[in-house]
Amino acid sequence: MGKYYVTTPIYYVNDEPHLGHIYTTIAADVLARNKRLCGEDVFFLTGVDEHGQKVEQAAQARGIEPIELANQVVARYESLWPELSISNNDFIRTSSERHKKGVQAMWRRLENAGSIYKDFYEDWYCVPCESYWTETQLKDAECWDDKHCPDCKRAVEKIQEESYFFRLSAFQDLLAEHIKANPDFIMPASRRNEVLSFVEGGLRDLSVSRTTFSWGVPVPGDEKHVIYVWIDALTNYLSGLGFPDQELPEHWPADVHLIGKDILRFHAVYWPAMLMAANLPLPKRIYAHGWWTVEGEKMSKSKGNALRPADLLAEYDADVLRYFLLREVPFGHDGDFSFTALKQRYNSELANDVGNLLNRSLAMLNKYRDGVLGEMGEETESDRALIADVKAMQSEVAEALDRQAFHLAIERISVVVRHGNRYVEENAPWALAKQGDDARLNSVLYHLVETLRLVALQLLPFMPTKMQQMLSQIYNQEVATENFLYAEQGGWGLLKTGHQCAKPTPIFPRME
Ligand code: ME8
Repeated sequence: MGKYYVTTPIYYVNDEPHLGHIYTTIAADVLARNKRLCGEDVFFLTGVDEHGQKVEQAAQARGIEPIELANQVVARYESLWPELSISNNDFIRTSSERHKKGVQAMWRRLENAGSIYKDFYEDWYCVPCESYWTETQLKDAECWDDKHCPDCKRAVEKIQEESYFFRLSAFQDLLAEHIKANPDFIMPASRRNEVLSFVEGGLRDLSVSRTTFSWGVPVPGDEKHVIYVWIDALTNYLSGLGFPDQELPEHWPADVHLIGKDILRFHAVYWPAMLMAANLPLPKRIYAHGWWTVEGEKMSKSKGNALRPADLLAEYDADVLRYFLLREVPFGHDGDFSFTALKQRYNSELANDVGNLLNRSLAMLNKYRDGVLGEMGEETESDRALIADVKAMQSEVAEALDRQAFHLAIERISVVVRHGNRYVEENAPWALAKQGDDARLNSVLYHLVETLRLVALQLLPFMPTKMQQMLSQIYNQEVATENFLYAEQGGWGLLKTGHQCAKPTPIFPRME
């Protein structure tokens, strides 16, 4: 059985979950569910990033301990993920003992490999971004005069302290070679080029410890130093699998780390260099998706326009949100979230196309045949074309998902749904019923139901609850779709003559 490991970033606990967090996690969930249906042994990890100065300061501002703040936000995520049908296998917290153990083991590996040394550090630091800037970088970005962060535009602080360093510079050539030799290592291609030119532009050694605050994992053997939060955070991808108790966990290397473009450098430069230094295999792919704006504006705390999942879920069905987020914008591109677009897509693609095909097909089957699939006549050209389209959909959706092209996968499924609706018009079951052409009528109804069943199986990773309902109508019983496998349920022609379907219950009523 193939193994598949997919991760999301671990989210900072100084902010409440918002649209961006659910986006990455939903995308990872769709991949995990798809691979489970393919029969793979899937591990899907998400979690939270609890350490660092930013979290320490956020807790101080509220007059509580960092761990209390973390617990509050963790509780939010833990209740949110089931509401969105997120099927993660584990939830990693960086404050957990298993994770700290992983980080310290990683540190020792880097140290034993000669990749860590002690020196003095003088630089500019952006607390909100947890990122360091050199004088030259600030000057290049025209941020030197009033000393602000080129990314978030907030003030940077000058830092001088004793610090451990990671020999990042030693991995410049190896990293550039790896990126060139593996075109799918960093996706999409535009991001890959961005990282490559950054690496080829020269890598500086990285300061990887702090003495100015204490909320983090101590450096083994030198406890006044706290391990830099990104070394800490990135190691979650291994500690979540049981490293270091398992030196090379069975699901490692990751098939794909899904991240937002904001944290690409950490994942595509620091993380692979750390793994090279620690002599561990590199992840197969890092996919950086784009950035959402909301009704044309950047989401921000100060504007108060961050979309909160709880508000969205009060108004919209979780599956509809899942579908919309992955359908609306090609993964990797920036996109805008608008309620008008959501309603339009819902009404045209889900209510009019999928919902209509389901309702009319099951309604006709019930009207003309009491819901029972009857003895078929000869296969026609129109039937063959529909079957061929369904089969092509199955392989093309799998290929699209292997490249994280969620919108293409959904578009390909929509092609079959529209084909199904055309097939109804072409074959006019109502006319066949009038003429008393029983065999042909049975054939047409059968092809429709079988198409719907296989469409629902392809949409199952995107809309697990809605598709479970759709399949339950087709199978005429509550089906346990979490145990479904494409190898068992995915073939054309598995419904037998005499099979009874339920009466249709609309699953996508029109939105006004
Ligand atoms: O960066 N559009 O955590 P974080 C799309 N703890 N995605 C968005 C988004 C937006 N407007 N805003 C946020 C961290 N995201 C670190 C990660 S990983 C070892 C450590 C998503 O809470 C996107 O996935 O700031 C982004 O990468 C992530 O939230 C950042 O979450």
